[in-house]
Amino acid sequence: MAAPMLRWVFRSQWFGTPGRPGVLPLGLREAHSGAQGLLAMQKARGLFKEFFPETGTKTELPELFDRGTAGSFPQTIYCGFDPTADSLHVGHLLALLGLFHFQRAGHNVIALVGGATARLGDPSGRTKEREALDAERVRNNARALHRGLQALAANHQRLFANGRTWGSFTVLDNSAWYQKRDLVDFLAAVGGHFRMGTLLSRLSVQTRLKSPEGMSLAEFFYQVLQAYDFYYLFQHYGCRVQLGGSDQLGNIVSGYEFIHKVTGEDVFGISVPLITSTTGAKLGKSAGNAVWLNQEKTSPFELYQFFVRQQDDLVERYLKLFTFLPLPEIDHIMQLHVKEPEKRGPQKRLAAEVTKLVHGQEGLDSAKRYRMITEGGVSINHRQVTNPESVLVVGQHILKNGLSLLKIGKKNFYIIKWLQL
Ligand code: YSA
Repeated sequence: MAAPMLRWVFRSQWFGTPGRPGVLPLGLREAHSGAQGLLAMQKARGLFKEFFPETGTKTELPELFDRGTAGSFPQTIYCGFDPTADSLHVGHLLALLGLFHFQRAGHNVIALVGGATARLGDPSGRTKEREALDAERVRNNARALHRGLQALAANHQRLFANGRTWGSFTVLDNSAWYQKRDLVDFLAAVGGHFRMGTLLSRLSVQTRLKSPEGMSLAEFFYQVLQAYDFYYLFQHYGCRVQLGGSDQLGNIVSGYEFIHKVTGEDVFGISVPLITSTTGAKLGKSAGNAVWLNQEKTSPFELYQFFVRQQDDLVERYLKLFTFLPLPEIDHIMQLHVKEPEKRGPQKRLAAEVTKLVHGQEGLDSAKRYRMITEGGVSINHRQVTNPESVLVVGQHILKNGLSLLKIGKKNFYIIKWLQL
């Protein structure tokens, strides 16, 4: 059977009119009502960018999520995260949000930590080879990522589930299945299904082969491992969909081809757009512009500030991508913004929603306190304090009688009596 065209597509008959959420039928607007609702809505929000393949041989992507089809519900969807650092970052968050949307619609999701793949280094979207990471460092990073993913999933559940039944959120590590594999056995069993011509044709490989540095065998082999992961999760967890940033296209297609060849079954890929900096570089560790989700690396205040600083031309897009706010509410926020742009309403709402999801209500409160101080909204004994890390000095911030007069904002005055100095 001829393989479907290796093109990422938008199928208008599945998903409604691209880029025109206003004309979607009412039923598709916000309800997570089955596949049409979920896929169309995320397409309209701009979160789901591309779908692959164009047509399945037995099943179509939307049918997978259709509650009406016997045995098709719930589905399992996965996305992989390589532990090349000890924290997730804002770019990863977008892929994670893609998983959360499936989980909310009742599907089971898997966040896969690439404890094995991180040792090789994904060449996708890179012009240079990654710095080699030793096993110990990758293990430590993998543990940190595992904790970060669990913490985010727990926040998401605590803040939004409201007693509703969602699908499961599972964190796995691909080192679990490679540790047990014998190299020769793996090459014989898996390697034979991959054609060199196809592997060499991938954009990620072509770009690197043409670079002065070239490409190592380890990096070249990366896509085979990611393809095998998809197969492994398909076999053991019934996972038929892999989600990833659009830089993951080639690796996802490799997985699709492998699974289809070996099992004859249909699997699918969904991509989310890449978040870039103002210079157009992908936001992440490699470009050195990562905004981390671990508060030891980027404080809740810095995360909040990153989103508050977004320009008007991006903020609506980010509200759709990074928050769960319904589209009509985002429209309303944007209409208010036109009347009072100086208030930066959309930016503040975006920053608050993301900070709360990542660091919980406590994190958001602390970010807001920091912001108030840095903006000059706090004074002690009639002196403005603009550095949140200021050390309080007896005789200046604390009077000799053990009292301080704290002013927050324009109208809130507090007298603090220090019991121990
Ligand atoms: C995937 C599947 C596997 O079976 C095994 C490993 C992987 C990991 C994958 N090859 C990878 O290297 N991903 S990553 O660690 O670089 O990023 C994790 C996810 O976040 C990817 O889907 C990536 O595309 C996405 N991402 C990273 N920076 C992003 C971004 N998405 C949007 N904007 C950004 N700036």
